[in-house]
Amino acid sequence: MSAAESPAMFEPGAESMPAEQLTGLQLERLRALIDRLLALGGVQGVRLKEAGVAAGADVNLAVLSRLPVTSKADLWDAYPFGLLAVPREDVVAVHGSSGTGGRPTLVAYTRDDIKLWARMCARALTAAGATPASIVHNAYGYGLFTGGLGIHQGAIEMGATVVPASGGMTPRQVTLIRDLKPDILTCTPSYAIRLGEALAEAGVGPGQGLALRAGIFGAEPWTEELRLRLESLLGIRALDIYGLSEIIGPGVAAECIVAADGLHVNEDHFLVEALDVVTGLPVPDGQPGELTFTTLTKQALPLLRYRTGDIASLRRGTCPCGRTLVKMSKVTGRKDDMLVIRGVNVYPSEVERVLLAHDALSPDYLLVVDERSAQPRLLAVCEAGTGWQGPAPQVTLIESELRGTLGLSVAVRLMPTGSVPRTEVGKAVRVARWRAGDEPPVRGLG
Ligand code: DLL
Repeated sequence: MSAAESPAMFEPGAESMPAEQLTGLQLERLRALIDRLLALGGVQGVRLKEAGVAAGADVNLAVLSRLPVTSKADLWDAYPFGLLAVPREDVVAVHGSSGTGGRPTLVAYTRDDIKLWARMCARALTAAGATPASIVHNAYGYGLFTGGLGIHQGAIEMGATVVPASGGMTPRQVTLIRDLKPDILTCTPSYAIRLGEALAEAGVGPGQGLALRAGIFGAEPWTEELRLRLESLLGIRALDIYGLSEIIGPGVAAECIVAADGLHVNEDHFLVEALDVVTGLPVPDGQPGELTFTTLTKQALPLLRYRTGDIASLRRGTCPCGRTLVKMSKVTGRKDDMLVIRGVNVYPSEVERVLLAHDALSPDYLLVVDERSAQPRLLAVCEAGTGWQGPAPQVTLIESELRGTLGLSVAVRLMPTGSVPRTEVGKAVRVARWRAGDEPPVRGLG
């Protein structure tokens, strides 16, 4: 698609703002945020004072990296409403995340926060080519999770028709997609695979009545290899959307259909940094670091330099779509998702990239950390692709590619189709631990 045919922007004034004007706006908003935090006198205000900041006017963007940070632990310590920056009566909604293995994280929104969130999701939908004439099949879960209601409000904000399918009940989703002919699909990438396979089984595929043009997939890490799988399975452009409850939910950053090579961060509202995980100092653009966000305009739960644990790199410049907003790369993993196997650091996405480059393998896989003996080892439990007609997957070749890429031996176990547990609702689980005395995490894994 050329720039001339680029879809509109939802908020062109903000999304294509010249860099200098944008930094001016960010500074003005950052100073106002700091004044607010100092006046509130909560933990963030106290830390600012300890860092020698007495007023917003004391800071500029160049000293951002010297300001105090916040983390998930601050939200947990203050659970449920300790970090609230507005009277409780001004909160119109709460959302949250069950977390990947910890306590739930609860976040609060004022009416204006909800409006902001809807606009951020409307930006993401518009960047994917959605228009007020679009039908958006929204299969993110509705509930405390921010995916369903966030996208829902964004679709309404931009005037599209939203189908609130939520997660699960796949046969009903197939019927809705067949009958309503949505052009936009929104769900997790793993559920998009599940839906695509179910649609194909029902004889509804690309060129067989499927009208989908783009998918907006996020809430879990996924690779370029999975993008190719999704694009051919569903006949769409598969685009990434990123966000986290603490910052607002989906809509912190999203890819455009023009370039589809990184996610535009809505940095007029969410100031982003990439930090070295160990030193906490900013890494140069292009290098992976921990995404750290400052909410510049949020009311109920403003956060200064929130360290997300998500690893990605940043890239500046004007995109062919015309947006000037900084781009983040796909998230390669979370700092706490990194597996350490016999001293070798492995991110699950590195394994996914090798596995899914093999068309003979299904996109469903599970990494099992076999801890039954003193020397843990990594197993990649895979299946042959459903409907795959070509030669069987070459297990020894895949193992040698994994060894070459990771510097670690990974045993590839090919299991019958349907063995790897699928996630219909919520986030895909890609890693399981197998401890002595446990049942195997996948039935039949000996
Ligand atoms: O997952 C918000 C969301 C909903 C984003 C729908 C996109 C689409 P939480 O449940 O709070 O919020 O989980 C946030 O999920 O810190 C990342 O680790 C991960 N995550 C979210 N989007 C992506 C993505 C929502 N596109 C946590 N790629 C984040 C990789 C993602 N990881």
